[in-house]
This record gives sequence, structure tokens and C-alpha cells, in this order.
Amino acid sequence: MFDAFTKVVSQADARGEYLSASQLDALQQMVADSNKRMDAVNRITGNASTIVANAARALFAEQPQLIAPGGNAYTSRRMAACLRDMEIILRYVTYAIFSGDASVLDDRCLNGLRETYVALGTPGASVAVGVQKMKEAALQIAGDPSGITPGDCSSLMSEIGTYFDRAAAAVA
Ligand code: PEB
Repeated sequence: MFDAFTKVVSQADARGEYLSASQLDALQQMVADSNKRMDAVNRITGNASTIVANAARALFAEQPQLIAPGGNAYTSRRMAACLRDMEIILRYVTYAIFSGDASVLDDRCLNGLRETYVALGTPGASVAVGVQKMKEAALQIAGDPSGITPGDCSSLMSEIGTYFDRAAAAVA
């Protein structure tokens, strides 16, 4: 598990080189923007259950076969497992945002997840749709300009988007 700092150290060490100027510049920029990152993590974390519940509702409205008898989210037990999975994925995405690196998400959540869903008969493509819906909601909440010091958050927002995309692509 890396963060943005240990990742560049590991890459430089693998080549036996000092940290490069461009690596230092990128990390310096990340430090300068760190309040934005913490605010985004804080907002997504604080709204996690709303993000999960709304994304799940939207998924089931689009794919009602999932909650019809025989569907993969039919019965309270499966519904609970589904909501829990979405919550786990969102939690690991918040860790990745905080770390500025996807490795925690990859190693502890996404590695083997597609195979798990295949084995369970859970439709991974539907999970991916749910993740995309969480992405939309999370970006809206994290990027809301009201009640916060205004600034340019575009690169952070696109970085956040990549973690959701990564999760969706891993199971689709
Ligand atoms: C992954 N999900 C399920 C299981 C596991 C995971 C390991 C099997 C064990 C169990 O049921 O608890 N667990 C989960 C995860 C991590 C982990 C992400 C990462 C660390 O440890 N069903 C749907 C939707 C979708 C869904 C498309 C969006 O119709 C999910 C939610 N996951 C779902 C369901 C089950 C499941 C299990 C319904 C139960 C399947 C079953 O028992 O038939």
C-alpha cells in the first residue's frame, strides 16, 4: 500500500535514482492543494450513506430485474450485501483520495473482486453502474462551491473521478 509520496520513493529506488525535479514539483503541488483534498475526503465521508443509498436507488430504478424475485439483490440478505459492497468500494475510494494513490483501492478492494462476482453470479456490470452513480454524487458533493473557500478543484475532481472509474472498470 502506497501513498503519493511512498509511490515515488519506491519508483526512484527501483531505478537507484534520486527523486526527480518533476516528481518533487508534483508532490509540492499536492501539498499546496492538500486542504482541498482533505475537504473532499471529509465531504464524501460525511455523506457516504446518502451517496450509497441514492446510487443504489438509481441503479434499481434503471435495472429493476435486480430486485425482482430471482434478481441478484432480491431478498433483504442480498440487498444488504449489495449496499454493503457499495459502501466498501466507496470507503476504499476515500482512502485512495486521501493517499493520492490508487494502490490501497487496488490491493485491498479490487484485487479479485471481478472473480468473486463471477463466482457468486453477481452481475459485475451492474455493480459498475452503481459505482458510476456514486461517482456522480460524490463529485457533486465534493465539488460544491457553497460554504467553502473558493478555488480551482478541477484537477482534484478529475483525480477523484479516476478512482471511481478504476473501481467500475475492475468489475465491469
Ligand atoms: C465483495 N460481495 C459479496 C461477497 C463478497 C463481496 C466477498 C460474498 C460474501 C457475502 O455475501 O458477504 N466483500 C465485498 C467487497 C469486499 C469484500 C467489495 C472488499 C474488501 O470483502 N448484488 C446486486 C448488485 C450488487 C450486488 C448489482 C451493487 O444485484 C452485490 C450491489 N454482493 C452483492 C450481493 C451479494 C454480494 C456478496 C447481492 C450476495 C450474493 C449472494 O449471496 O447470492
